[in-house]
Amino acid sequence: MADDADADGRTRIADPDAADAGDAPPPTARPPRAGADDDRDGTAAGERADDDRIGAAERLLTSLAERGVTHLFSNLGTDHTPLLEATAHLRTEDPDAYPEVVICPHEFAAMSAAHGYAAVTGDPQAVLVHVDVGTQNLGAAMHNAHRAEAPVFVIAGLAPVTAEGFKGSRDNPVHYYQDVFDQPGIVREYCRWTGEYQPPADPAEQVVRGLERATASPQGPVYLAAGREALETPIRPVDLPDSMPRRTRPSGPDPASVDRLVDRLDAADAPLVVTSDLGAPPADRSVEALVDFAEATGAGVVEHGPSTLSFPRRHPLHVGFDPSAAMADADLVLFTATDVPWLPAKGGPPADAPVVQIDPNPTKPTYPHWRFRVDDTVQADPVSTLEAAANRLGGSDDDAVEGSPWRAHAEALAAERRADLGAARERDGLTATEVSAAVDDLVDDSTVIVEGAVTSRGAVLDHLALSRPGSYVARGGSGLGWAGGAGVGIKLARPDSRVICLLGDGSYLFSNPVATAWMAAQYDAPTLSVVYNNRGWNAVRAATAAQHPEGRSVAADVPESRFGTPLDLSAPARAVGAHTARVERAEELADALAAAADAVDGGTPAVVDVAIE
Ligand SMILES: Cc1ncc(C[n+]2csc(CCOP(=O)(O)OP(=O)(O)O)c2C)c(N)n1
Ligand SMILES: [Mg+2]
Repeated sequence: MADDADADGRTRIADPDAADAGDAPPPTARPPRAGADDDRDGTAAGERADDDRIGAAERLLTSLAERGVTHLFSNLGTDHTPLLEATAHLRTEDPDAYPEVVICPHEFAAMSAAHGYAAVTGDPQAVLVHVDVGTQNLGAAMHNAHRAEAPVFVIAGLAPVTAEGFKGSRDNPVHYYQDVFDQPGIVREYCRWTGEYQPPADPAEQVVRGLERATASPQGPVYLAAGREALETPIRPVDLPDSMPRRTRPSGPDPASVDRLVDRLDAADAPLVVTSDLGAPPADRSVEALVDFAEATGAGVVEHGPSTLSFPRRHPLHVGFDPSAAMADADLVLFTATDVPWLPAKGGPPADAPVVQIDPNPTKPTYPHWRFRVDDTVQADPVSTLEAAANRLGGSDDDAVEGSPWRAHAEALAAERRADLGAARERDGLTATEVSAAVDDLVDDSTVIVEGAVTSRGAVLDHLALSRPGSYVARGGSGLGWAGGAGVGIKLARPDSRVICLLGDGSYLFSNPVATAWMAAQYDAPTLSVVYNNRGWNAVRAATAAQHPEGRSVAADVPESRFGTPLDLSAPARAVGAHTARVERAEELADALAAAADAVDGGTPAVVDVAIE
């Protein structure tokens, strides 16, 4: 920070233009404009006039908007006063010159909303949080954005650094409590870049730098901290070309790599692709590339732990979601756009099947442990590589599809799904299978499924016949509760889409349902949440059973994983007038979902709490 020590030893923010910073009035958020009656007009020869200066807070906001950030998902505190004052000025002068402030009553929901927005658009939005405490509350949402490679620009205030004498100096005991040694360090491991705004620099430079890093491969969150006095400082804007920030993309494959890949494909009878998030934006192009590739080569496709839809789920070459099961029959395994291509404990590729990885960051620098067999690496953009290989092989080919051994696999999976659903309908209680099949009836050409169903996930993947690029997103990490806030962000990004969030009951509680419901109501972003309510943490019970099948905990039904006291899950949503329903019997399900979908289409958020076994 541009500090200046006074004769009396006090540290002040230097005012670059004042002859004596100690005597200068405290800087204001908006210094006088040209022509204003300003006692600093008597500029010494050689100095620049004051009237080209602008408050750092205003410059931060306008530079975000100029670089495409339309939403500032905000949870506020005393650190944000310069930003609020600047916002008020901009609101009256030029409402399009700053991002819309979307108030989020919890930071986890704010970060999840920005992540959701990026997951369907590819474009970063901003999140504004309160000093260290708000940063801590980002918590698991930061992990999710990091692992999902979602670009998000996080801004946090800092405790004031002066005790008195400046606009923004400390005036509350919390300004002492909030002062920590390394605030960005709280989230640094989850970020592609962290910084602190230091006047008299132009904050637009850090906006550009942060956006450039957030959107470079691997994409992810960035974090800028800015203190109150710093944001009150008048600064001189620098000229930044429109070409900044750059939106870089990993380059395509070199010709030799394509040659090798094509040779391997020519030699294979049963090539198999494993992917998790190839269908990230621009989703149309990504999914088309994989479809063309599969149809040119007859390759089967497994989506493993997907966070996007990468391949139409009823395509005759879609062979499900379990790589270990499919790989047993593969003679070439090609994995791309995935961090976890298979679980070794469940079975890896056959020893005689070569394994090829296509990835711009194949050694996975953000993973401490990462060991999978790879025989050939193509370090390149996955989509361009698939396109190049498919082109070399002559593109989509009916014979390749007809002759593919994976068709039989896909048909066997379809038969299993039908049997599964038939058996579920025979049972008295509702199951995740029936709920997912019923949700499938609500899917239209615009629907986005936001998935956080945990142990019901398999049923969601199997029984929703999704095919449209961009129609499915999941958190990509392991921080539960993402789907609630993400749904609001996605609805803001896709106002004409029906956004359906599928959550376990535990996940719904993790999602900060009061905050999320309020955001949906306040910002006209209604979503339909369907809660797969098995009255507890089934994943925890299942993990205990897997590890200690004969153990005492399982014998007692892992009581710690059960929500004993009945919980009216929809109560928080009713607080904002949402449409809510509780479903306990199969006969009620379709009507309840249809009524909720009508409510959402009419602008009212809805929650359907479904009791499942
Ligand atoms: C923030 C966070 N806390 C805890 C966990 C650990 N965890 C993983 S699954 C799970 C249970 C989720 O319950 P629910 O959403 O009801 O789904 P179910 O397991 O019942 O299908 C928990 C607590 C987590 N992944 N994330
Ligand atoms: Mg549960």
